[in-house]
Amino acid sequence: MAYENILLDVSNGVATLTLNRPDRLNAVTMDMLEELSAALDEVSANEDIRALLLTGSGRGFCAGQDLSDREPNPDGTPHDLSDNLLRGYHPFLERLYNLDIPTVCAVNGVAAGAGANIALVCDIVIASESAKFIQAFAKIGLVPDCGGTYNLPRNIGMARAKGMALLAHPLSASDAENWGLIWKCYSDDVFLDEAQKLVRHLADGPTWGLALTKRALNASPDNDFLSQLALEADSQKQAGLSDDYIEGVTAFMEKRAPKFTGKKTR
Ligand code: LHQ
Repeated sequence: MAYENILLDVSNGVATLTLNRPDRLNAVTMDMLEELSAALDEVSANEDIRALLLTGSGRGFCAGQDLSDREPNPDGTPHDLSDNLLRGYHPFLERLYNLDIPTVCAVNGVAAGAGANIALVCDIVIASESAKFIQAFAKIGLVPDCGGTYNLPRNIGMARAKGMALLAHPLSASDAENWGLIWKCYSDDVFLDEAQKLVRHLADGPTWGLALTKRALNASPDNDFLSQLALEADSQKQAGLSDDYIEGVTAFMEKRAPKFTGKKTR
């Protein structure tokens, strides 16, 4: 598929997916969502890809839903906004959440509305110090979507989640780091380098073990302790069957850096 609203670059085991409508701060349209889902299908089908970097072009990461993307209905009836979510956002977010490789979101600038919550679906979120996170929904009478009501209270606690959602105030990248909303905030001059280093490190990792790790952590908030122990045992059994486990232990004993292949089994 040819992409008009995003860029997909694959090189050296890393897929870089860039939201590419910089003059609209990468606001999301239905066309963009279709392209994002197709791009993630390409990524999942390519076994050589071992990490994904999601970012935005220009000065913003993503201003959320493109508010001009909905033509009025010819008969004047209001739009059913759940349709955008069910047909456009959710298929993309489900693919992103379930991807069996580590995903890094590099929030290069403002992340508002759906844009902020798309970022939070990635495994590791980093931001440049000039970025900010805005749950902009309340400003236009809407409800946080794209997993915001799921991820915000889990990441930062209910008090802060409610503050962000009900007030729609911008949160700076450094506060986002201090609150535990994101992994790290970097100064603008080193941000891109740090994003590249991080995704390179993950792409050179034990991909299957990392996939099992993210699956277990994703399952954790909804499991009780004993179910989670059972899941860990099963995950460890699977990880223990991989070449990368043998390589990891061998490299440790030989006092050298491991060379992981990322393959599932021996
Ligand atoms: C935009 C947008 C935008 C279009 C900036 N749309 N053009 C899901 C499913 C279904 C339906 C509804 O919603 C959802 C989920 C959502 O995401 S709802 C929340 C939608 N997003 C927003 O409400 C955020 C709107 N944008 C803003 O508040 C500001 O633009 C922010 C704070 C993001 C950035 O402010 P500035 O840095 O001052 O930039 P700007 O406002 O000047 O924007 C630059 C341009 O981008 C500008 O166009 P122009 O032609 O004047 O240069 C904006 O109109 C355009 N733009 N966001 N969401």
